[in-house]
Amino acid sequence: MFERLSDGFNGVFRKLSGRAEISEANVREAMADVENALLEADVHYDVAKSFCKRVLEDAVGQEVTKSLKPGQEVIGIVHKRLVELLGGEGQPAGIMEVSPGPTIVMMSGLQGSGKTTTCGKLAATLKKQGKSVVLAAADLQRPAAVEQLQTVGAQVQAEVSGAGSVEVYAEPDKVAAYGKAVGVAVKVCQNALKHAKKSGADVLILDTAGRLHVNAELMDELNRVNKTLQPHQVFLVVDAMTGQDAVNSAKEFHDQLSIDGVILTKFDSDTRGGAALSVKEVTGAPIRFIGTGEKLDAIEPFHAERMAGRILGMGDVVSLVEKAQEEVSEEEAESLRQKMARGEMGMDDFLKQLKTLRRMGPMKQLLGMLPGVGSALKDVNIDDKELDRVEATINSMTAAERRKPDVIDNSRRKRIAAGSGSETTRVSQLVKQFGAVNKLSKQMANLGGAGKAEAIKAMGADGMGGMMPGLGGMPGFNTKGSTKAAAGGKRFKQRKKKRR
Ligand SMILES: Nc1nc2c(ncn2[C@@H]2O[C@H](COP(=O)(O)OP(=O)(O)OP(=O)(O)O)[C@@H](O)[C@H]2O)c(=O)[nH]1
Ligand SMILES: [Mg+2]
Repeated sequence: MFERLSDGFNGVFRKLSGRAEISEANVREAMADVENALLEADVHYDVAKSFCKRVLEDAVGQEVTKSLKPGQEVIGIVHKRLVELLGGEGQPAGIMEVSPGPTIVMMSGLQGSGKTTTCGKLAATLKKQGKSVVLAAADLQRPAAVEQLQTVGAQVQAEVSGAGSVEVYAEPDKVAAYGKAVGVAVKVCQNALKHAKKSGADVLILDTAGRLHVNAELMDELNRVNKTLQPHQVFLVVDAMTGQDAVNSAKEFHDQLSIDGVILTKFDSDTRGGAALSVKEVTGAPIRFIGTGEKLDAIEPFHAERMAGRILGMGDVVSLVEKAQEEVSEEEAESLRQKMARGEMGMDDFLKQLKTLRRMGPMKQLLGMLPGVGSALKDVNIDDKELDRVEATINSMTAAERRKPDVIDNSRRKRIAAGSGSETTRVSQLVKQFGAVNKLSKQMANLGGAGKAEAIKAMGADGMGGMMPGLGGMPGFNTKGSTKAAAGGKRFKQRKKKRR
């Protein structure tokens, strides 16, 4: 989402880094470029102006540290101010639960911003953590709204693993009364709370109605729910695609409801990111989560410092590790690490890794979290279908072949290729790359040196042991020279995006 903005920043930094000394005029010029980049990204005018002013003041007031290159110094200042703009360091991310429960969370937002979907995503996250959740169908505008939440709730309960449970509280018969009498939605919320208390739920999430625009009727209803239920947290769900409009309506919501945080959805879309950068400064309410897709697991707690890192092309390894931790247990990671250290990873282990990796999200999104990779990938279309092909190839191998791919001779290769609808050259390529990864991981493990050993150990302990080989040297998937096709097969298809 921040590709163009990252480009803008990178261009500015490149210019600065070539200089041995940086004058005030250089910084001023750089900040004019940054301001343009921000405005192009649809950042609110006042926000862009004041951001650049602050950076300029910091940079001019600062004596450039001797050990740092002047360009880096400016990057450091921009990073610090960007973190601040996005909400500051150490802000609590996610839901803050109260004890005794249930913690009441109220969703609010315009029509179609993603409230109902986000209810499901939050419920899924909580269920994974072993929490039980009640979702209240307080959007009574249409019967379909109630049904949508019921479907989402049932899907979470059925599909998301975790010790917790998710239940939907709904009174579909109240839909008819809605609009004829005030307070119908409030009543449903009150009943839902009673129900949540009785069933000992940890969290109650209220899915409220939306309107196309902020209007008195909507605000009156939300205010009533807010006053009566006294939610512990009121979230405003904002569609990142709607840019400045979103930011302006967020301000109105905040003035009325004094929201605790914003959930910015549709982060996966091709928007310019202005909303994300302006919303905290304009409304004063921090971003708490971002929605990154339509699926139930497409949600991330928002961390200002990590997001600033992503924007400036420094990557976000911490979030990547956290994603990995959700998917891989420590024991699994350790066992794989040991196998890899012996150069004995089998195709089955690899297939498992690949599946885990793919559960974490689209490849491009994951790779974008690695330092320096984000902007390099902007015009590259990483085809996740290639990975389907790799999976199909492995699936066509016998157990013995998977354990020891060395046994794959010409006739086996033909059989595997035919079985997976692939070509023999692709099969050999996969086997060859696979062998190379095994050899490399064994060498890495035997390299010695405390630093190396520690690094490898740390990788294993946090689940990355199973992840990094998959990212860096994954057979059949070449991430080096990302714009080029990998040897033996076109892994990346160039796709020039239309410039707006
Ligand atoms: N790509 C993408 N789509 C999303 C995201 N969040 C929600 N959506 C989609 O946005 C559309 C609207 O989502 P809903 O959850 O129904 O929105 P709502 O705020 O409940 O809408 P109303 O109840 O009509 O006010 C759906 O098609 C969702 O799949 C996201 O993070 N990324
Ligand atoms: Mg809804």
